[in-house]
Amino acid sequence: MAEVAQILQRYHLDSAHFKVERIGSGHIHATYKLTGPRSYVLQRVNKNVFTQPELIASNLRRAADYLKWNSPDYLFPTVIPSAGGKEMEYDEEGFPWRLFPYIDNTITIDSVSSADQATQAAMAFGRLSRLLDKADVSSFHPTIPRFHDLALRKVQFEEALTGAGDRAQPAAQAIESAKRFFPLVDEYEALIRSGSLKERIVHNDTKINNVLFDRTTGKTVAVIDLDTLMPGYFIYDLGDMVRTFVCPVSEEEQDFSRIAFRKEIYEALVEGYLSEMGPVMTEGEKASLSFAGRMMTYIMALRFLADYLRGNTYYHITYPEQNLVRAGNQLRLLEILSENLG
Ligand code: GN1
Ligand code: MG
Repeated sequence: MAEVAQILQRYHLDSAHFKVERIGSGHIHATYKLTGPRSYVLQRVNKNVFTQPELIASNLRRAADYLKWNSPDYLFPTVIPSAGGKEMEYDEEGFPWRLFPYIDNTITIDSVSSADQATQAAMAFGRLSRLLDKADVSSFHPTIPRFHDLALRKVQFEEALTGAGDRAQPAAQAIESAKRFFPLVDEYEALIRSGSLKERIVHNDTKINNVLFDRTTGKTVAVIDLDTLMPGYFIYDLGDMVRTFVCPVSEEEQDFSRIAFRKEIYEALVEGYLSEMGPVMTEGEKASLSFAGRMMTYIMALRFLADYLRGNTYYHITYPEQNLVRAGNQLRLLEILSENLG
């Protein structure tokens, strides 16, 4: 917490005036809520994952400028500059920090419990991409290169497997299962090569807990966690919603018999997403709707499994087998999605 106090000085804020608590269930950054006369969210960005954190700031500035001009009523959370006018402040270890206003009377939820929530959240993510539909994609930069490139993630999985040594043995079943889905990579590459997907600005992490809901009305207020707002394809956003909304349990669930496909949630989220994005989507994009969920569930299975095989260097874990469990969970979900959407 001493580092929180140090960083706050650069914003001319005194940590003694705030209750500081760590919040969020993210695997990558450290996020704190500062409760005081005015409340804030302070975040330490993981510089090992985001090796060029300035790109996060520049993408957000681009988007904010564009939206302010073209959609002035849209609430797009932006950082508070430090006293020195900077969008990020670096600590002694070289980690960048960012400060956001805390948006009052909002809540986040960790799982989708109704079709209406699915529709509303999908509309919120869809709206952001739609409002940026005509923005100049070339003025945004990848904050993590080839982040959701399934072909790259397959190669990284294979490299991790080659170097896994003893760690491959407990993962044998997951490895076999992951390999059975390799044809999805060919399908992905063919889809990208066909040019039928438009390159757009997408969020890339469309979990339900990245939507702020109004505590009183239950309506969506804003989407948050914009560190991967960058060029990509709509399947990344729609697919991550399918992955995280339709299943009644999360990627952390160890009892795989609880993994299931909730058809009404799937239909509600697709309907919500299309109600925003439909008018700007190409026919080719619309033809790829059912691929999205399988593709993103598979990419997450490969990423979790590769991290397990590498010795857990990327995702934060609280027990040794956690990434293997997450991978097994996502592979089971992928089987179920393939039965329902394949
Ligand atoms: C990471 O840290 P968090 O939870 O926002 C990851 C996402 C994964 C997610 C899986 C930059 O997001 O891609 O979907 O974990 N973000 C990064 O829970 O790798
Ligand atoms: Mg995230």
